[in-house]
Amino acid sequence: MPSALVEKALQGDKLSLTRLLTEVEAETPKGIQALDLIYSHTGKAHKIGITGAPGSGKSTLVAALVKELRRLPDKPRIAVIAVDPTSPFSGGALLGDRVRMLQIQHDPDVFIRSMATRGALGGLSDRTEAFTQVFDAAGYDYVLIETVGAGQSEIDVVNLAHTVIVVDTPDMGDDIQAIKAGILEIADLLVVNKADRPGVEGSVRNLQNMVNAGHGKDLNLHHHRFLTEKNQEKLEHIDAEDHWFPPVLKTVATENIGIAELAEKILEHGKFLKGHGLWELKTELAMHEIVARNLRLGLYRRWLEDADKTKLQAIMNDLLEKRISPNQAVKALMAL
Ligand SMILES: Nc1nc2c(ncn2[C@@H]2O[C@H](COP(=O)(O)OP(=O)(O)OP(=O)(O)O)[C@@H](O)[C@H]2O)c(=O)[nH]1
Ligand SMILES: [Mg+2]
Repeated sequence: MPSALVEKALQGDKLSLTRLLTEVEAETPKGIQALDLIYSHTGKAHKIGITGAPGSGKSTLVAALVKELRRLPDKPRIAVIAVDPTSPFSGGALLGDRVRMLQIQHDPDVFIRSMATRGALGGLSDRTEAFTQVFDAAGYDYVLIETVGAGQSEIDVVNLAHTVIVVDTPDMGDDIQAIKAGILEIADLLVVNKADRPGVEGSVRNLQNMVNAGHGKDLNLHHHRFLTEKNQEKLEHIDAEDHWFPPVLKTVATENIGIAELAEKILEHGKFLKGHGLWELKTELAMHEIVARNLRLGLYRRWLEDADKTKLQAIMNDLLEKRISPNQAVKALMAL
């Protein structure tokens, strides 16, 4: 039986949506059931990840971008997930930043939700994915996901998003070229924000050189095991035409400079993905990722519940006393 809360949330009732997200975030039975109910309503939203160093202007850029996207002829509805406890979306902002955030917060067709990075049962990426599905099902056309570019969260957002925007600034210095090369692999669009600061042309040139040198994005080709036949074939026939070269853009998020161009490139990238069968492929890769992760977790939990604890302990003792190797221990454990 469909839950009243889910129904109201899907009809656009913001209060119900807020309550539903809280249930989903806490992974309550109601929240988990809700995800089952909404899944068939998902699949339309354009998911956009925004990542970059702390303070690079991600939240400011997101606020400006939301306003820009809202001006499109079809007046899209937009959700923002800020995976970041220090985000101006959730507090700690300067007065000017606060005002900017508040402007979009008062738009009835914009929904902003922050997510604490600690203290939940499931992984961060699981909850971000779950939130994205809720917004997608509730009819939000764009879901913007802001994550700090520090380690795992930015990698997770890549598996989730159709379009990944990496935000750089002129004052980052060139001593972190290697890090940048790594981050370039996940970028569909590169933005040098704070273009009002000195050194912007150098930063743009650097990024452009790195893109030209082939540090560009590649699909995760090692994830193809679960794919349907159709997409297996697509993966095997990805050619030069299917390759998107990440453009390097300049923005001043605080002054709305370069934001229209950024919005345009986002739409262009979405069209590119759809036109080359890559939208579908990405969705399938993301689903594979989710299923594999949860399957791994579920199988492990079930195995642990069923395992003979005395034998398990004995095998671990053998391992620690060097009678067997880790590989041999795993084999023995799997045979329990
Ligand atoms: N000069 C200048 N300042 C900017 C620009 N964009 C953002 N800022 C300022 O940079 C500071 C950080 O901006 P945020 O949007 O909070 O950056 P963030 O990347 O979201 O920061 P975290 O979420 O803490 O990682 C704020 O004081 C902004 O006003 C810009 O284009 N030019
Ligand atoms: Mg922020």
